[in-house]
Amino acid sequence: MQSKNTNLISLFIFIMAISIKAVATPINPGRQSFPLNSKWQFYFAYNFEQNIQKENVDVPHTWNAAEVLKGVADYNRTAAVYENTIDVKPEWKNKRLFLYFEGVNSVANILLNHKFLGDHIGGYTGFCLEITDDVKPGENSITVQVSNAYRLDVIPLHGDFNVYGGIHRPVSLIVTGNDCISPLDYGSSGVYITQKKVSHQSAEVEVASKLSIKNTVGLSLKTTIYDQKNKIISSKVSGIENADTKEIKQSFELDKPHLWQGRSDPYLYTVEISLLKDKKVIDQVVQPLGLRYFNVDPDKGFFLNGKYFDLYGVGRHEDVSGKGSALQNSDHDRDMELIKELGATAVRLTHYPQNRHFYDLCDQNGIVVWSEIPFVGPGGYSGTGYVKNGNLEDNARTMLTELIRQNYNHPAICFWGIFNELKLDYDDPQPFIRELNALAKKEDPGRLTTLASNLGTREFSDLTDLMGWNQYFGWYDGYFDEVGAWADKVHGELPQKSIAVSEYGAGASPFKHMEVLEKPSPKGRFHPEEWQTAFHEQHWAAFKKRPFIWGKFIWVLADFGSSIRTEGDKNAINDKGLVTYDRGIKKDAFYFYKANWNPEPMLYIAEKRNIERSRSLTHVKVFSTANSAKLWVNGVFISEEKANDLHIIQWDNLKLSDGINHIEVSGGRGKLKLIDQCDWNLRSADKPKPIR
Ligand code: GCB
Repeated sequence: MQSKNTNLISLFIFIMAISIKAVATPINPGRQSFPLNSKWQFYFAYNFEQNIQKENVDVPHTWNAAEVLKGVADYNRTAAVYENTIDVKPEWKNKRLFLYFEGVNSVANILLNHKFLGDHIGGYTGFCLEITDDVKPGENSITVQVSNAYRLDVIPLHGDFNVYGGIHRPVSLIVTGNDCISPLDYGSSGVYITQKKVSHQSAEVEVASKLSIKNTVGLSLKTTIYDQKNKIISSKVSGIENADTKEIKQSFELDKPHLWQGRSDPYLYTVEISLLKDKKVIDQVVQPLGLRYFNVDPDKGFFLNGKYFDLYGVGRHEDVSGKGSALQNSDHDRDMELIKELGATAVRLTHYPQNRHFYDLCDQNGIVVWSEIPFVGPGGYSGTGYVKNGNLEDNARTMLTELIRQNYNHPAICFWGIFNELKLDYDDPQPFIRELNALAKKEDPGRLTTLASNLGTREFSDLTDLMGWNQYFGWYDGYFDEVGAWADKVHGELPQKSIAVSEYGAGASPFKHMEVLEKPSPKGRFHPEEWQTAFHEQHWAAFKKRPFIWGKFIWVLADFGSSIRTEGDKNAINDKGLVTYDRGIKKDAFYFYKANWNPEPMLYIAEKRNIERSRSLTHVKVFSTANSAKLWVNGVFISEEKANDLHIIQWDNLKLSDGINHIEVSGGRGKLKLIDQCDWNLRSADKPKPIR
């Protein structure tokens, strides 16, 4: 019979066993990865009581998710503690153990069994710590002290977005043999696949693998490239003779490669790098390979694999209402579905390195990526300009290195962004930008560098390969129709520079409407949906005519949390999204782009949410991929009209009747009949209702 104590001990062992989520994800033979995402104990660091109530949380987690929805400007930027345990199994005696954190925002101290193990500064890049020599058999405690407090030496220093505190990305325990492909190189995979020379005829690829080895007897490194059907395309084995070998480079030549061609054909090979001992696999890393070449021409724009490739899409923040930045893969998948539904070809991952899973999605779906470090200036706000600070510069250098090394093998990435909206009125940031640019080129000569400026034509124009401007004509400044002239002026003044519009957008609430277009105040509460739509129609019309603009990035895919904002429907939200913060509503502008960018059949009546009408004379506007459509108002056929080159079909000077007006539009695309309808209520003819 078991004693009560034995029972308790068994229960304890059982709890400990499940606390490390005994199910390993076998990445490959020789290496195991255990997710460490559940059963964390969480408390704020200011809590010094002995018997504090700790909260059970799963990661990804942030302590700001609920609070920021209340619209507080000074959300909790403080320190907190996360605790967990790992059970070190007897069979791991001769293994090596690593903790991998995909992102802890912003500064983390990691303690093992209450002893300092290491730290990491910066919330948007992963990091890996070896714990082999510090663990004991059985239960070990892990403590992660996290702070998202504002620090003058940690980027971002500014930004129109929230810096959510917490272990906001997944954590895992990696177990390898004594000799392994190094997980310790700036949190990267340890493998760097360089596309040396790619054409439709052939591809020269170099695979550099970093090793962490102790005993070389019988060791070799085998790298195999598979096609999508799992057929071996090429394979090489290199012997490892010297224990000091830190890196092995292997070169491959592929004949007539199948190229990665964006949305239409995001073809991926797989590269499998295996460390062998006496021909048996003892460690393995698998990476994607999308073969492509690209260039940007100042007059003609972006070229992918030798062909013009129009780059347009959205900026994306990793932030969802009620979750902050603590997102699940399903949240990332949903954003990717939205991007695909729009028909975008590119995304700017603003303003920081994003979740691993999202880069994978971009590779798999053929979305070209601009990825950047959170070196963000005050932009239109009154924050300080750049203040030279050695620690801050170290932080930016490290983050850039981590961004590049961790994401080196993603074919989707073509551009590294060095900064967003720095100013020139404090210390001059330019020498440091030059240095960062050189660092990016040294780390990765195969990609192009860029930046996003909100200053004039010439400022910052000689710092990076390419350049982008954040432009808000018709929102913060001027009117929409100025954007074309602005682009022509910049192109004329900087004929050698390839220029992009790194952001353009206007705020909008799907619950606020106007019947007659009139520019709203950006800082006001009234952000009507119709203004945003008009903003985008006119911007896209201007961009379409100007292929020299190598990238066009809408600000922004979805509304996002920004504690500094007191405008629109709610405080603390930037409402320039094409969809709402919870991804629940697609605004009209979303459908405008969908009609222009996604060739699938669609027909959508714009302004349908503008139900309560006060003007009897109105228009019906439809976004559609159909060439023409027919309109009925209250069952009476009006006419069939043709789509213009912006995929807009419009009927003007229509007379609504008092009360409910049923609007129905139908159009054809081949055999498919597309229909949309809505009801508008004319309350009192020709007496404008107060719209604010
Ligand atoms: C910008 C910034 C971005 C802001 C945006 C805005 O230029 O780069 O972070 O959110 O403007 O909405 O004002």
